[in-house]
Amino acid sequence: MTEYLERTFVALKPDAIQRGITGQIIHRLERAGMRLVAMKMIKADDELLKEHYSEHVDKDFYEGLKNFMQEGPVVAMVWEGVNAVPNVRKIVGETAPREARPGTIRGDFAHMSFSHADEKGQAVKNLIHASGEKKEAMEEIALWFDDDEIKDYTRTDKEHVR
Ligand code: FUP
Repeated sequence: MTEYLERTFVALKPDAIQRGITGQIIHRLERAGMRLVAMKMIKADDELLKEHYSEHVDKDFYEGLKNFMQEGPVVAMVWEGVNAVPNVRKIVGETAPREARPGTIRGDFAHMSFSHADEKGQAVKNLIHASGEKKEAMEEIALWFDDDEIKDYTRTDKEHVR
């Protein structure tokens, strides 16, 4: 892979699956020309979440975040594209849906603020996780997927999108 062509980890959170909008979310990444190279539905256990959110385990909101992430299955994916990490974050929008711009996944499908989530004693239901940095993306892909779960194929619009 050339340096600019990279992979990122994405997880559709339980609210996205329970609301039945997984297809609409995946469509937004597909139509931007990103290549889906791995996907599975998984119920995240305590250990996996502790590793995934290792920077947040000691924070006050962690218990709520863990409960939310275990409300149901998540859809874990790996997407590939030119500068995939920042490009996917751009399509996803700001962490708090309240701040996310229209046109982004969080801005179009949710509106909750951190303060409202705090008042309810819940994590903010923001539909989707996407890696923040390239190093984080590589660690998260290795945590959620085995090498043989990542597949190769050609997108026929390749010449136009990368
Ligand atoms: P992101 O980089 O967008 O995944 O967001 P963070 O790493 O800052 O936070 C991880 C998850 O914790 C987010 F999905 C939102 C949630 N969170 C809360 O629910 N409350 C908080 O006060 C902070 C984060």
